[in-house]
Amino acid sequence: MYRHEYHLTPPSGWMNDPNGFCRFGGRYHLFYQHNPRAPRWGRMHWGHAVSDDLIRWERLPVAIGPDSFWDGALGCFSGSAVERGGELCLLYTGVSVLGQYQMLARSRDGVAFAKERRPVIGRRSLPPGGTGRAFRDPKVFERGGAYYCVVGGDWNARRVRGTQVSLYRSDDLERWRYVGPLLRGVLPGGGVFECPDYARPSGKDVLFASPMRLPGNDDDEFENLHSTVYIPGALDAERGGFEPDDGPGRYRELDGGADFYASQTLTEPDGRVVLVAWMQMWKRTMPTAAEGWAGAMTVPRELSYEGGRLVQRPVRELERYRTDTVETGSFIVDGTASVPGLRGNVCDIELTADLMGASEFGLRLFLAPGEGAGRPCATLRYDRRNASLILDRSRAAVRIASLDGAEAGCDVRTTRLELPGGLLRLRLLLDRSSLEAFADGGAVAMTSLVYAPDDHTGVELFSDAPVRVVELRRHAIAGVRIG
Ligand code: DQQ
Repeated sequence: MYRHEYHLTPPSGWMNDPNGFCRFGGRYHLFYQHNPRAPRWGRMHWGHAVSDDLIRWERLPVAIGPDSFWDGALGCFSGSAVERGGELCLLYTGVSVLGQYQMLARSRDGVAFAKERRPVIGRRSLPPGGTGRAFRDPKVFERGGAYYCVVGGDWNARRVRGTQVSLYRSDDLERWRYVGPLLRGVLPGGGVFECPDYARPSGKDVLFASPMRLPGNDDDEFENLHSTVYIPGALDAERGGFEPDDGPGRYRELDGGADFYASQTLTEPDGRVVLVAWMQMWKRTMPTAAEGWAGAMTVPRELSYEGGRLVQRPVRELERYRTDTVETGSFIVDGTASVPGLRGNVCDIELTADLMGASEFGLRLFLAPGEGAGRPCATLRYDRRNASLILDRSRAAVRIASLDGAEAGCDVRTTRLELPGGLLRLRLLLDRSSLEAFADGGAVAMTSLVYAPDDHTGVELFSDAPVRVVELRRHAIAGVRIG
């Protein structure tokens, strides 16, 4: 009932982090952390899917799994992929009883993989301060004819028990040389920068990481147990350093919703940078486990860097699956408004509103049939006084709880959004049990899961004073049928 139509999910069992996001043999490949045996985390395999257009995925057999000493404890953790000499090469973390290592696997056909017998980054190549107990998630990229990879891990100095992102360099993917640290910090409880990444959207150096237990701040950032952040700056690949534009210790949240983690990018030959993330959060109840599966990917997003901000837009390929478009002319919302044809739970909604004198405007989503404002499973609301966009799923039919008191709450998420001209631009992707919201052309993104029954397809607009909706289009999304 909750299975998404156009977001990648595992056939059965468990999915977390995206891995090995790449192009090979003319197709996109997306691997993911996978437990094929049960809809909960377990010894990790790499699930595998391929696509011609980043939207419609075909499932392939599990690519790699625990079958050697080096991955015999907890399996094959996260990593990345690159093509070399006609082979699809996977760089991943093996977790043995002795610790964590970077491993290599290769495939000629992109389906069957053979593992190298020994780690390619092992004990002798640990970064300064690294113990190898936490040393994981290699993300490979090419620059100036060489391969580089960033790896997250622990960092122990004289008075510090922290975490770091290290840069390595190789000419052949087999012999790697430590270059230097790109990022160092201290996280509560010995947390680690997981799933680091580096990309150049619009030619700007950007470092990504998923810091565990990053404390929240007064800007309503980092409210989830673990966060995904980006750091614009300048990379020195020769000497191994990263100069952050915002100064040290400053992180920007990539997505302000409740369910987003461990993002990974792919850079296309024309320079397009595409990002995908796990649409979930650790330590939460997962209602889909009762259906035998758990975990999904976001819709892949194109990244650009505009006016000093990272901008995310759903990949344009999604537009090919739009159908049954309902479009309105300009109209006024004063109080509550239902718009004929504006409904759906598998759809793409584009809306531009001039807030005029209003201080509050929003949408009620996943409404029960005939219940109107009585029971929206989710609301997305702009609070002008506090310059905030608020995504609230507290009235969803099935509530999600945070386990072990890991978070204060996981229903309401708030993101700062300044609208100097009072013009609110929104794009919403609804897919049965998920909502991805993009505001201000993609400068703000919020992703949360919302568990509503299939017939909760109603949508309403609301405001506390007259608001002019300038443009409104609702497209159904159909024909994806993830195989
Ligand atoms: N998940 C993987 C690790 C990674 C973590 C294990 C992040 O490689 O650090 O499933 O979600």
